[in-house]
Amino acid sequence: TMEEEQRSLLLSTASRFPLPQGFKPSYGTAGFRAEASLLPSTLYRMGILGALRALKTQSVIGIMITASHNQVSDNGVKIVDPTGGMLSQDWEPFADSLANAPTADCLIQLISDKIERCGEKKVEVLVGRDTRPSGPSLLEATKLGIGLIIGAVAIDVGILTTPQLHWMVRASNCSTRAAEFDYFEQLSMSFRCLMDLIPGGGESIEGFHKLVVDGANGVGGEKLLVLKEMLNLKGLELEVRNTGSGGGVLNEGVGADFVQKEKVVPSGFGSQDVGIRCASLDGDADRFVYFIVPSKNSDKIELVDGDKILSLFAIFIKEQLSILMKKTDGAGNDYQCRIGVVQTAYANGASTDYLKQLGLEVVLTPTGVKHLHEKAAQYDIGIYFEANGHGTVLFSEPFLHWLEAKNDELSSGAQDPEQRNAALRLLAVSKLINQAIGDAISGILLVEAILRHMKWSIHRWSELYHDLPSKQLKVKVVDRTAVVTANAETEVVKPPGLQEAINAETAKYSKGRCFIRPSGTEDVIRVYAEASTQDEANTLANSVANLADKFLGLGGGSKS
Ligand code: G16
Repeated sequence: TMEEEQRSLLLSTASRFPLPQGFKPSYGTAGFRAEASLLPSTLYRMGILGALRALKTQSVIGIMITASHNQVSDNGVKIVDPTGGMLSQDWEPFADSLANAPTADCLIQLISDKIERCGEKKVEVLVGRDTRPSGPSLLEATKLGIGLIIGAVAIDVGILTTPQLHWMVRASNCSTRAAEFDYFEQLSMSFRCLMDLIPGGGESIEGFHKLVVDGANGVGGEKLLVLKEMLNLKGLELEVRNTGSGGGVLNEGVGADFVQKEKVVPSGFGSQDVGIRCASLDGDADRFVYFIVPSKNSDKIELVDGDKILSLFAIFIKEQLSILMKKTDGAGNDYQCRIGVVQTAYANGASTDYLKQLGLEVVLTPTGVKHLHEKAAQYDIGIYFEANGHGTVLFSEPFLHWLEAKNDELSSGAQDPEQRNAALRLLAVSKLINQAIGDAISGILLVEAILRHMKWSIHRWSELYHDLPSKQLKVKVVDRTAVVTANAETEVVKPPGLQEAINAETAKYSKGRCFIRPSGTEDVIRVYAEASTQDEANTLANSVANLADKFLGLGGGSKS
């Protein structure tokens, strides 16, 4: 139970953070999100939760104050578990109860039921935030919440990208150096290692134009500029736009979510960029997509999305593995490395076909990195990506141990140097790509290194396969929780009759595929449709949006 001193502190501070009337926060795809003025009570309580989780696990926990791709007036919170991944799903109901506790007495009860005290050691809760103006006041609420729990201390780690905070939590718990500088150093060292291993050198490849990055007017652009200084990229020219310092608004007409959903040129980009390699980060830099501005006379882009990033990573890793595993002495390899690819229902059908043709095992999970990450961690090399650009590559501990040992063995013998290089490349990839969560900055560096290794332009990469035309829509409904889905969100089970209606509509289209699901970050139903032409995909998405509106709607079809 709580000690007397804690109770009275809670009673005196809780009244400063009342739960707004009618506000029912709900733990969604990636934590809580809402209009920022509603959130002080939620952040205060998530401070408490972070501290309780740190006590329970006797490890460092992270709290990230961000609403990622949502508009600037929103904010939210993501909670980072000791491994660096998202909060363990079995704590989500507790997070909901805590966030919705109506009175201070209820809060005390919930805390008393959960509190654990082990050892004298203080446990740390690292609190990071993105660049939103509401961040500092929500940080104060979070720190007060953490301070209520005896044995826990709040550490303000300042403005960071979400993946930087995840990385720090993971590194802290592995007892390795965990400052922001260490993150940048690990990325730049492993990137340079990959570049040095490019056959013939990677610096002066003809036709390798500059990379231009759209920072979504968020935290990622500035961080990328810091890294650029450290990297001393010689051959690679990197330009960052929409860093937020020029007065643009966070996520407004810019950023990975906008570019991927609207498939149009973000603000700050235009005819001067025709044909060159461009990339967009989202507001907290945990996702990224690439794109090409195809012509002067249109605002449309050619999108290179998370599925194609996944495909590029998979090709490279598979190639390095097969070099490494080739039989040189007739003995064969002594490790059966299981590679798995994880996608969601949003993955373009053409990408899934392509990955299967490469001989890869592909599985689907519901939306949300917490689901994809969990699945990917079951493989020796698990590559996961959402089409929206959120993903990473996970390496299992046993495989990494084997790889280190293999590398030692290869360095001592007079074997094929390419085999040794393959081991070194895989080790570098495991250090470059964030092992805690999807990370736009480390992901971009890996893309850049691989493109150079393959001597591929963005056009060559984009031509790996042709996306089926697709369309995404949002529909505002009375209560989005009325939609319940199954089979990795590909099927609606509630309300009754809706899935049958969707099936009947989809059957009218060649290569038609369509699903709907409630968003866990916005108050909308999302509709995704694919068909053999863009017009058909648009019509299918529209018809299904109308169905959603008919079954659940406000009437009048408020879709966008
Ligand atoms: C979050 C999650 C992603 C998810 C996205 C959209 O991204 O981390 O896994 O794809 O929300 O989720 P929903 O469709 O449920 O709104 P972010 O970048 O906003 O944190």
